[in-house]
Amino acid sequence: MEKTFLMVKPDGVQRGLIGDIVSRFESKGFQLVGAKLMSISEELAEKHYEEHKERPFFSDLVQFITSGPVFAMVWQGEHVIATARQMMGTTNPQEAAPGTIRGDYGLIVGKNIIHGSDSVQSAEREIKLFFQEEELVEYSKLINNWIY
Ligand code: RTP
Ligand code: MG
Repeated sequence: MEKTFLMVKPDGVQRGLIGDIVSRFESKGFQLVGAKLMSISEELAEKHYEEHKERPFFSDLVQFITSGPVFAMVWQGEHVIATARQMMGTTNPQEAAPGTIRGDYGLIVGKNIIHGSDSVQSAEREIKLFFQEEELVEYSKLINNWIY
C-alpha cells in the first residue's frame, strides 16, 4: 500500500486546523498509520528541506518550520501521494483552488499550512526521517475491504 508523509506546519497547529485536516484525509478514505505532535530541531528541518538548501528562502523556511509544534503523520491508500498533494493545493495559497487545504486556509507562500511528500522517493525518505518503524501501525485486510 502506498504511503506518504504529511505534516501540519506550525501555522496550521496554532490556528487549530489539525482536526479539520485529519478529517479531510479520513473522509477521503485514506488510513492514518502514524501521527505525533512534535517540535522540529534545526538539524531535522535542514535535512527535511535539504533540496531547497541553495534557495534564497531556505533560512526563513527552517526558521518557520522550527517556530512551533508540528503534527507529523503517515497516511496510506491508493495513489495517496499524488491525491494528498491535490487535496493540499498548490504551494502558493494565492493560486490554490478553493476546496483545497491551502486554498481554503492559506494566504502567503511562506505560511501554507501543510507539507506533503511529492514522490515515492521523498515519501520513503521523509517517513524514515520522522518515524521509527514501531511507531507505524498495520491494519487488517478486513478493514481495508470496507474502502476497496
Ligand atoms: P512542502 O514541501 O512544504 O510540502 O511544499 P511544496 O512541495 O508545495 O513546495 P516546495 O517547492 O517543496 O517548497 C517548500 C516550501 O518552501 C516555501 N517556499 N517559499 N518564498 C518563496 O518563494 C517560497 N517558495 C517556497 C513554501 O512554504 C513551501 O511550502
Ligand atoms: Mg516540497
